[in-house]
Formats: sequence, structure tokens, C-alpha cells
Amino acid sequence: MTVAAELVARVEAGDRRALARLITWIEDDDPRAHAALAGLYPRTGRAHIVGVTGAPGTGKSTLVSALAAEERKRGRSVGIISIDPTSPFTGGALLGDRIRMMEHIADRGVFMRSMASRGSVGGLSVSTSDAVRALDAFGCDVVFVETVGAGQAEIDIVRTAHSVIVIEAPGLGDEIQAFKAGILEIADVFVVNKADREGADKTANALKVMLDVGNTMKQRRGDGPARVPAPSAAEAGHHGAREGNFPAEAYAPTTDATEWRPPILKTVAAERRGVIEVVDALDAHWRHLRESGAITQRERERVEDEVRQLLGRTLTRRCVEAGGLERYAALVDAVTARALDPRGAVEALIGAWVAQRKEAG
Ligand SMILES: Nc1nc2c(ncn2[C@@H]2O[C@H](COP(=O)(O)OP(=O)(O)O)[C@@H](O)[C@H]2O)c(=O)[nH]1
Ligand SMILES: [Mg+2]
Repeated sequence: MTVAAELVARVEAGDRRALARLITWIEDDDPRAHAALAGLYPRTGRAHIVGVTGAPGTGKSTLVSALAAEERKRGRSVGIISIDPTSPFTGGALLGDRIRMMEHIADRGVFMRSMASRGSVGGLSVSTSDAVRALDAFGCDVVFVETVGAGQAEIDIVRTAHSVIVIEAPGLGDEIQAFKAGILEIADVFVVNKADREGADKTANALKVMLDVGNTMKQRRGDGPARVPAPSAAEAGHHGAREGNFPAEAYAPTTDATEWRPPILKTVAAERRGVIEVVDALDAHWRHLRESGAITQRERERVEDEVRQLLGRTLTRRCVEAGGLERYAALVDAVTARALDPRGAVEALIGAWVAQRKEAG
């Protein structure tokens, strides 16, 4: 048995150390990871993948930890991947996240892993999808992917999730952070965390207004159904009014099978308040995706996205390798010196690869 095949067998058997090693290989872009992932691929496609994004300090790690605890109560195994945007040299936030998630350390039903950016922005979303897939094959029922909603790379990562939670918190200025980052559109569930702080209602209202504006514009353009105010949590028979929890606000999952309206939920993650409602919303969204058939489309988009990214990355590597790094650098120099235009450089790089392939027969 090859090393990769042995690892596949161990991951399939539920060996956590094998899983940890596989994710390290994935991070290192080790060819053995590619072989192992190919072996595991048929076992994937069962986990509910949940992206959690928001500005630093909004409480993503705290919320994910609380969500994981609630998922465990519901009998599900949980995988957690946090993408750490901080300097690979300090690793400060890694430690912080570990402390916040410490409660799960002895629980074999929870697998946690931080992945460093390692400066390889282009490859991060690919390696994250691979790590998620490893957790999926391992048998995790739910996989949370925590990332800072900062830039395109982060958005690409969170896009690969089935359900996306966007977290806001009061006191980060008047603006809605998600609006700035352009991730408002990809949210399936909004969470206003730190609801124990002043301004939480204001933040929730600001979100509601933005969603209403977006909806009105859609209606004017004639694409998208009218968004009617959802029934209150109590009317909807939602158990939001339970003592110590916050009722679901403003929007609730619609009964229309074709449309999902992102609910706006308030939480105090640090005290586990409002967490049940968030898991309920995730469950409802997961059900919605499957019952409406939207899951098939999302899955296809996800796969296409990944194939395209991999194609780009693979071709880039092969073209650069074919001509050699020095030639690559020389071409970049030539473009900088205006001796060659960028497309000319690309043609030259592709030409080198094609020539190499012809030589190889
Ligand atoms: N007041 C308050 N603080 C919270 C709440 N949730 C998290 N925090 C604190 O906010 C800080 C940042 O939390 P963290 O989960 O690391 O945020 P992340 O950067 O988004 O992952 C920590 O000190 C948490 O203890 C909350 O609901 N209320
Ligand atoms: Mg965090």
C-alpha cells in the first residue's frame, strides 16, 4: 500500500492523527495530499459546510465554539477550520482561537484546525476546500469555516460553503462591515453578536434597512420576488421566545420553497445566548437548499469554481516550470521595462509549455 492509500484507510477508519497529517500535507501542497484526496473523494459530499465571516473581533471564534456545542447536543460531529489572516510569524490569533475553542479539546466529536495563510493567497481557497473535503470524508456532519471577511480571497473561501453566516457587532463604527466588504449578498444568516452591548439594535436595524433596499431594487428591476415582512418569531411558531434567548428578528425563513430570506439574529456568543436560534436557522437553510433543489446548483457552481481555480493554478505552475523561473523573471523584467506587453509575456510562457509537451512526445 502506498503512503497515501494507507492514510486514506486510516482517515476512513476515523483516525484523527491521520486526518491531521492529511491537512498538513494539504497546507504544504504535498503531492501525497492530492493522491489521498483523490482516494477520499467518493466519500465526500455529505457534510453541511457553513462559512462564518465578519470583521476581526466580532466574535466569530466564540460563536463557532458555541455553535459547535449546540451541534454536539443535536448529536452531530463537528469540524472547524479557521483561516488565520494574521502574520505567519506571530501566530497570535491562532493561540487566541485555540483558547476560545478549548472546551472541545477532549471531545472526539469535534475536530479543530487552524490554517495559516502562509502568504499563498491564490492557493488558500483551494487548500481550504481540500481541508473541508478531508473533514467531510472523515465523517463530520457539519464543518464550520471561520474567516475574516476582508478581501476577495476570503470571499472565495466562504463562497464554497453551503450556508454563510455573516457576523456584525455593535461598536465597530456606524457602518455595516459586510456592506464594505461586499459580502452582504452572500449571507444566508446574519448574526448581530455582542447583543449585550449598546447599539446591537441599531446594527440589526441597519442590516434590515440594507436588505430592504436591496430587495426593493431587485423588485424594481423585476428580478426576484417581493420580500414581505416575515412573521415574528412567536407567530412563526419558532421557539425564539424561549427564556434567555432572543426572538428571531425581522426576517424568518420563508415558507416559499424557492426563496430564502436571511434572518437577522442577535446573540451573546460569550454567554451562549441566541445560539439555539442560529443552529435552527442553519438547519432550516440546509433543509431549504435540499428541498428546493438549490443544493444541486450550488454544488455545481462550487465544483466549477474549484475546477477553474485549480486549472488556473496548475497551468500557471506548469508554464512557469516549463520555461524555468529565470526565464519567468526575465519576462516580468521585460514587461516592466516596456520591452514586452503583459499578454506577450503570457504567450511566451504558454509557448514554452507547449514546446516542452511536444518534445515529451
Ligand atoms: N461582550 C461580548 N463580548 C464577546 C461576545 N462574543 C465574543 N466576545 C469577545 O470578543 C472578543 C473577540 O472574540 P473572537 O471570538 O476572538 O472574535 P473573532 O476575531 O471574530 O474570532 C473576545 O474577547 C471575546 O471574548 C459577546 O457576545 N459579548
Ligand atoms: Mg477568530
